[in-house]
Amino acid sequence: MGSFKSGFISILGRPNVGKSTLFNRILGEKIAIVTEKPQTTRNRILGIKNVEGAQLIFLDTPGLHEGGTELNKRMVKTALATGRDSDVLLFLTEATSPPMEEDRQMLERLKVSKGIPFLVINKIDLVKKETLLPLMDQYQKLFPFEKIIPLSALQGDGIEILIEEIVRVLPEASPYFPEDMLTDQTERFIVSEIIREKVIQHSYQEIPYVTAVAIESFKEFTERNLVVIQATIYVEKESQKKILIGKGGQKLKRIGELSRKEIEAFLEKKVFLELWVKVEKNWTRNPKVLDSLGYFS
Ligand SMILES: Nc1nc2c(ncn2[C@@H]2O[C@H](COP(=O)(O)OP(=O)(O)OP(=O)(O)O)[C@@H](O)[C@H]2O)c(=O)[nH]1
Ligand SMILES: [Mg+2]
Repeated sequence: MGSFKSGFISILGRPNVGKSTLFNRILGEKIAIVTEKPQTTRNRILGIKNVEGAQLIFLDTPGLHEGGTELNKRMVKTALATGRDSDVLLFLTEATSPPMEEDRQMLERLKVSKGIPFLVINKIDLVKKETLLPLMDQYQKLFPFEKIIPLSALQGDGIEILIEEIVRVLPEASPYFPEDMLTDQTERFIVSEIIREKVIQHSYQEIPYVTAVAIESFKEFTERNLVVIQATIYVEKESQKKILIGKGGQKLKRIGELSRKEIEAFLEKKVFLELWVKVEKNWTRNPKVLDSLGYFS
């Protein structure tokens, strides 16, 4: 028997390639929110996976992109900093497209990382097998990847192999976290993210990118198995607030219902959820507001 292995594995890549889907799939629980729109994840999210003889600590990150606002810059900075400090770096791409200019640029910036680089080609359920070899070849020329692993985060194919290959290269170390711990994210944070997910899924154009959610109060009534939550949804303009509330408040009501159901399942408690929409002009460009919403640089 070898000694115990443990280490940090960051998941990086362009927006929308499936980083959070892979993260949730590995953990077997929905910790990170997932939507069909890019730039969903905004924070570094930690999740712990225990296997025989090893503890793998995964870090989901915001998508690597070029964006003009302070929020965009903080998201990319968070991702790159996470990548620099990890033991293994999973660079995620999609099987549906060749390497893009953004991949090239970000890989260049990741060269300083001390982590062992793996290329993970996701969404193989969408392509024919014979397209994979030429794609692998293109990436191999781009960056000295230690391993290339094709998989489908959505369907779960290839996940076991990925875990085995990670364990193989992890450093020998004692576990960093207790065995029964799954994540370092607070319930409040996950609840705010569930609400943000529902907003993104039910809105269009710029609204997903200008929405933030703050939990104003979170009161537990243990004897009644009840939680009362008040949350504010921030947007940047009056017009966006109007759209989000909808005719006669219908849209906000729907977002509230869907959020409440998922929060109830997550907390395993009955939930009363009260949502407010507020305008905070240009908050995505305002360092002070970003700090207060927990989007640190
Ligand atoms: N067909 C298919 N779709 C996938 C797969 N993995 C993820 N997706 C879809 O891709 C979209 C984006 O998934 P996310 O997990 O949110 O992507 P992400 O990389 O975390 O995106 P950001 O947080 O915006 O950077 C969602 O619609 C997922 O359902 C896959 O293996 N196959
Ligand atoms: Mg994500």
